[in-house]
Amino acid sequence: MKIDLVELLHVEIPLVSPFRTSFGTMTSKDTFLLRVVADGAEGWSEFAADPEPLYCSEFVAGAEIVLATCLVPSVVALPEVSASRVGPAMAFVKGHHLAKAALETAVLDAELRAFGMTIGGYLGATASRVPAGVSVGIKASLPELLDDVERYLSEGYVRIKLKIEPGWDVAPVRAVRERFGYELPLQVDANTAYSLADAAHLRRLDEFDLLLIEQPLPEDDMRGHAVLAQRMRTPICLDESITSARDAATALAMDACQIINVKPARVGGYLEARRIHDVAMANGVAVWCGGMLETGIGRAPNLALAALPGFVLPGDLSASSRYFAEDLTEPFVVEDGHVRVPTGVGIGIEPLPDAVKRFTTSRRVLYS
Ligand code: OSB
Ligand code: MG
Repeated sequence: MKIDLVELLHVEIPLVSPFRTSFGTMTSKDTFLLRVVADGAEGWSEFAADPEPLYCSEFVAGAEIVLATCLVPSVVALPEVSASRVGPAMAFVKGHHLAKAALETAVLDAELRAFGMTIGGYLGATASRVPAGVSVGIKASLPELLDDVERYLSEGYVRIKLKIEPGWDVAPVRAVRERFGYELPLQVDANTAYSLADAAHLRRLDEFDLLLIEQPLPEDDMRGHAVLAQRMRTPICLDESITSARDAATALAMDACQIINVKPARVGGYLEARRIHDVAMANGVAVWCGGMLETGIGRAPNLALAALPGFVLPGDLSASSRYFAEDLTEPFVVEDGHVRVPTGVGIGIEPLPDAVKRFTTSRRVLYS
């Protein structure tokens, strides 16, 4: 393939309710889309991070610079472009996995459309629908949290994840267990908010039979997670710490986690996400698909990834209505506790031109 156009569209879409985590509060999805045209086929992707580097070191303005000045020029200069060549062409740039993932995914979408293939078929998906989990933010009060969880359960979500931080951990977990019982698949996500000195406190979560605790310690503390895993019965799941298949292999060799949250953006794209799935499966370790409050453009390929056979735990894959009153694609819905994997070619869905136009705040051509 030859790339004819790379365009970046800034979008700002209000969330239906503020989403609070240990690192901050989001009230809108404020990011950019990439649109690639290659050999007459169009490819789309969504940058997964936010305007500020709070979840990880990447952020919207920085990603735009590195795409414009380093990543796009090195990819369009390839004599023959294909998704599998995008990662190696960008490897000279340190880090910037989320920016790299956005470019690789848009190229992959265009390539798959040109070949009439689905991303699920390309990656090796085997399921046609995936169980829907939901990530519930930190609330001002326990009654507010219980109301939210009750509503999500009535909508059919089969797994609840509670965001936690020091001061909002044992009490909300206990409240949810007391109200909804021990059968409910329940897990927590700390987004790096604790230190190893909190081990005795975190061990109090063990009595609640959680599926896992996600990323309790800082992202660069692999050893700390290995020590914590010895001190807790609740399985440790890593999110922020796993940025590549090599990290996954290291974490498993060190017993730093028993479960991995695979976010394609965090690891540089769907090809590396597939490799993490393969490493985990070869080690008999469960993975699940994480989310970053994506619009339908980011969610569609995540659903296809979650349909691979190693994704044995429900992902953070919710209906469009959990995030937005209006999505950039036809809305995803939860039916019978599941979300259907889209069946269209490429990433599986088309952005709705009208919605994209209305939510776009500015556009910039990075290459033509
Ligand atoms: O740590 O998994 C996380 C959202 C934004 C950034 C980080 C995380 C999250 C979520 C929400 O937990 C997952 C989703 O429903 O998209
Ligand atoms: Mg997480």
